[in-house]
Amino acid sequence: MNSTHIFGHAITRKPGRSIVDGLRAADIGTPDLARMLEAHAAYVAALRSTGAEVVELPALEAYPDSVFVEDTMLCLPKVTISMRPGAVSRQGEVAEMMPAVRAFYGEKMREISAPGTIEGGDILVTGREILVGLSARTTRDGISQLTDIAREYGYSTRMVETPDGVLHFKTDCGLLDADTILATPRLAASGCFDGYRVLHVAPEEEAASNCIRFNNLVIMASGFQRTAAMLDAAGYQVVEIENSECAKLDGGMSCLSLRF
Ligand code: CIR
Repeated sequence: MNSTHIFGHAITRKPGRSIVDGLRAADIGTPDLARMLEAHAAYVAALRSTGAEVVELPALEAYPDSVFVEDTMLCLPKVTISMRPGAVSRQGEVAEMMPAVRAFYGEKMREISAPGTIEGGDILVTGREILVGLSARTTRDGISQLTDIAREYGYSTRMVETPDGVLHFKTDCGLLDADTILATPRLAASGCFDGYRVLHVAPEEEAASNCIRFNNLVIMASGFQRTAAMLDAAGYQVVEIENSECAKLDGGMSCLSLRF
């Protein structure tokens, strides 16, 4: 898996009016749809600027959190695995995503079934392995099913812990290249990235860690100047995207796309 950040395609979904009803751990304000749409358009433009084809799906009002498409599928080079979100209100998003993914993967589609649950936000695919965080949304059964399916396609999977009170494993980390991970010190301290090159986000910039590497770009939330400067100095081409509205729903850069 050396092409962990080389992508020809992405799938996104526009946020809808129902975004105001999206799940959140704490109420820090109502997301503003117009601002979110503007940021979403900038995000899609950044993906497209790398030469990738981006399919933008229409808003799904029945599913307030459906803009966070990452949680519905794991797209690997050889196969796509549909997730089974631990948030019951989100489970219907998976069937809505299937046709768009099938258009690329055809029959190379597998699925996680009940009672296991797993969300894409808990999965970090590195150049060596698939790391999956056990969390309030992702169960041992979900991880075990994923491990079995992934093994058939030659991938090894390792279960790790998503810290208590953190929504997803990738809330606290992002892949910068096959062997390099941007992480919060609290997550890296668990030892889950031992053997990797780890860059820490700056103090008080924990929310910067949920970045994505997409082709030549590192796409990160704006407002974290010290972390952005550190990445720039390390040689990464950083693009910053406004994330104030998604942050109200515990969302960040990785959740807004499926990348393959
Ligand atoms: C949720 O709680 O499911 C959404 N409000 C946020 C999902 C963020 N997804 C992600 O980080 N992969």
